[in-house]
Amino acid sequence: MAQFSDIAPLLAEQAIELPSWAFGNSGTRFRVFGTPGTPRTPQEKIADAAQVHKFTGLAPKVALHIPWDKVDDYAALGAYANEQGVSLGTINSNTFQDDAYKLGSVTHSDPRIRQKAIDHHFECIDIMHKTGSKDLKIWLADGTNYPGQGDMRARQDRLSDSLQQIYARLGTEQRLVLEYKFFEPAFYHTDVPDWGTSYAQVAALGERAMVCLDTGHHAPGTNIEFIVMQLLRLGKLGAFDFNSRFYADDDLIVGAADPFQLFRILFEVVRGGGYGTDSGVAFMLDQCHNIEEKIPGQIRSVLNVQEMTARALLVDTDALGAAQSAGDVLGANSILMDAFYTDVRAPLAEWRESRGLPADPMAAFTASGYRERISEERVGGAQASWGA
Ligand code: PSV
Ligand code: MN
Ligand code: MN
Repeated sequence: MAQFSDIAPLLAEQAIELPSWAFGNSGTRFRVFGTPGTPRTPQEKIADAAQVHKFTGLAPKVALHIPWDKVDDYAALGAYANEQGVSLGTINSNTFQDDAYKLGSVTHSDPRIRQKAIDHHFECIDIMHKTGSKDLKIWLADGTNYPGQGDMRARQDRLSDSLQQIYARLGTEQRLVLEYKFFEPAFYHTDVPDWGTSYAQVAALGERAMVCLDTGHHAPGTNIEFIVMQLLRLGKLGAFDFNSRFYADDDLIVGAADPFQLFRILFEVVRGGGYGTDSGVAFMLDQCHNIEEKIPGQIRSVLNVQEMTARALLVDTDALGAAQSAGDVLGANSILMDAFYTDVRAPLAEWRESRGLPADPMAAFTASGYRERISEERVGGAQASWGA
């Protein structure tokens, strides 16, 4: 197995983007629980996200969701983020909370509604120019609930046309990243249900159109690392939305439900050249913290990704390749498992200290008094929630 000292420089290349919405209140259809100190504005969400970066050194960017994070002056918002020690990242569009989109957005059969959805993406691209964002992330709730309700083929054609118009608006440095999800809120068919559909759509657009893989958006039992391998092989893995799930799109802390799956995914990322500053694969979290505290929840999440990345980097790939070629089934498997079972927490704590970061980011955040300060300061006004 590789030594920790061999992989230490590579760990410095890790950057995990945080979603602004992880800091707002969220919940299920049954209840949204509020917490003291929850941000009331996009600025307060950014300030909270900056705490995660301050204590871990892992999260230099914050993704925005439009219109949840709508402000008058995006340049000023970007400057505010920089003052906090982070910068603005991906812009996520939202075509799922407007009555007009009940039967679809960019796939809608009514040209006026389809245009409204396309125009929303144009607005997002304008914002990207002001924030310096590179990626436009599109997740669509489009789909139908009943067989016969819609013409699936025509909807796919309209999707393709809408995406072409949106793609044509991008600046030369900007990318379109299309996320897929197999169901919900549509329960019969979804217009972008799987990686194959997302791939077919983005491949038709061009080089700067990529697939986003959200780890919670697959049927139970899906071999997600196979999809990672295939998309990297095709040069079309643009981004991850990391989270974990027990049942459906649970949006729980990444690595909480199935750390081994996270390891397998990250091993394929490393294997396929998807890791590191120039890889073109954006690591992002897409999570909601319904009952746990949000800043610690995000700290735990980025540390989980870091721990599994370290373990994936530790795999002795030469020995693995030799065992695979020799047909040594159990030998190859045990080489992978050796790395998975390696506890990297102590060396990572030392590595953090060597870089001027706290050995224990969670304890350092608790000791900082930030939580108490925001609970006192942020009284009055509406708390930001997942949907506002
Ligand atoms: C809805 O499933 C969703 O969780 C998608 O994963 C998006 O990335 C996210 O909402 C934000 O739009
Ligand atoms: Mn997502
Ligand atoms: Mn989701």
